[in-house]
Amino acid sequence: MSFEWYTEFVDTTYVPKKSDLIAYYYFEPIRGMNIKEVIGRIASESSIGTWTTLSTLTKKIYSIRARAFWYTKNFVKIAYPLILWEEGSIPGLLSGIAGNIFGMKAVKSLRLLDVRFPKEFLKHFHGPNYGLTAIKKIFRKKEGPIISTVPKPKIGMTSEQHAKVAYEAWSGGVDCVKDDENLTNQKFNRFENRVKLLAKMRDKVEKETGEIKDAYINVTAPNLKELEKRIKTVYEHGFKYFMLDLVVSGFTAVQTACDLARDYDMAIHGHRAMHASFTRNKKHGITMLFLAKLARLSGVDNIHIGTVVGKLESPKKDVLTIKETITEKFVKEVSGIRLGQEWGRIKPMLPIASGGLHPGLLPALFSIYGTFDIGIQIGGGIHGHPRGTHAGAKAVVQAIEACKEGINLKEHAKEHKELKEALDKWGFVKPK
Ligand code: CAP
Ligand code: MG
Repeated sequence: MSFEWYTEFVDTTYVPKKSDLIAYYYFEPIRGMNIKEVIGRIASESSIGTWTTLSTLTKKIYSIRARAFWYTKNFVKIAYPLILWEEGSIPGLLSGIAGNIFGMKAVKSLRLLDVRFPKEFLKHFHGPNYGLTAIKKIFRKKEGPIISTVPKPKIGMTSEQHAKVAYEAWSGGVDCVKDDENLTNQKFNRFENRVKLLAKMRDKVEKETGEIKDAYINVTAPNLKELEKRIKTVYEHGFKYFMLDLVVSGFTAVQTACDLARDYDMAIHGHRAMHASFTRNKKHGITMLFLAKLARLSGVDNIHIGTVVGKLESPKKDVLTIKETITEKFVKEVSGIRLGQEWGRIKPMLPIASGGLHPGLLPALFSIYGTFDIGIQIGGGIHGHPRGTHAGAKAVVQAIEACKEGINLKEHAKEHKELKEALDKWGFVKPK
């Protein structure tokens, strides 16, 4: 008598219900294991099953099992009834569809490509407060890009030094000063002190320039109580945004932060540090596309999605697929890449291009993205300017002007000293 019932989780006659959540996986079986046995295991362990038949299984529980309803040699779609999960909980969802299955002996490789969230599931999430609408609603601009900069060196500056660099960047034309992902509340730059000094500088620059300035201050904290306290501090100092390291903080923190952002009417800049540990291997892990979808669902407003031309790995096809998925109301299925998704009332996000950017790369960046309605984040490419942060910020603004007016950067640089100095240093190099 067989003690296994994995293949009962494979049913190609099953027609998914509108309310089913569909997960799309790439998989490779270990040698000697057939496809049905492997996808059965994935559907079983991610829903109600385990390695053996059970005397506790009732008809009712059997009926809520996941079903692998479509598959090829390496791809499978699995349908899950929503009853399997607590409403409105991303950690709950992930512990099923992105849990034990990644470690099963029978599965050589497994990659969660995408998930189609049904309307019934979306209902329990709010999505971004601002997202793309921040361009108009927060910054009162007709068009992007929203320019941000991370003071560099990444960490080590005192709060005073940090605020001084922020002043130079803001006054040079940058919209937002951003904390680095690894700057939180270190001895040399305490969180509260940084927020206080930045708020003072922001008020000064806003007065001097008449422009709206904000900051993506990193509220990432060791526990939720402290996270909430930090968000409140940022709010009380009049900022509209805060930043959160989404992956290292985990989705309990992300959802908590999103709730608070709603209470305070704020927006969230989502940094994705650590994502590449599970998104980069094309055969195993979770895609950046799905991570970005989870961020949109929870209510994160901005998310880094890559530059193509910058210092971090981000293939053009991936960047554009993610951009479309997080900014459109509806996207179509693309075989082997993603499922279709209807977003309903969930707002579009503001896609952020960051990592190794400098003025010389901006024409290529905007042409890849095909729009100015994005956020561009430039750290080294501003603070590495030969004449410092202020000149570096001006060079970026001048490069954007040139892109918008369709003028060649070298041509524009003839009458724009800061841009010329930036091009003399970096030219059009794509950093590695
Ligand atoms: C960029 C950055 C960002 C990365 C993250 C950094 O600085 O602040 O963290 O862009 O990458 O520390 O590297 P530079 P991604 O502008 O000096 O490169 O957006 O791909 O997640
Ligand atoms: Mg960084």
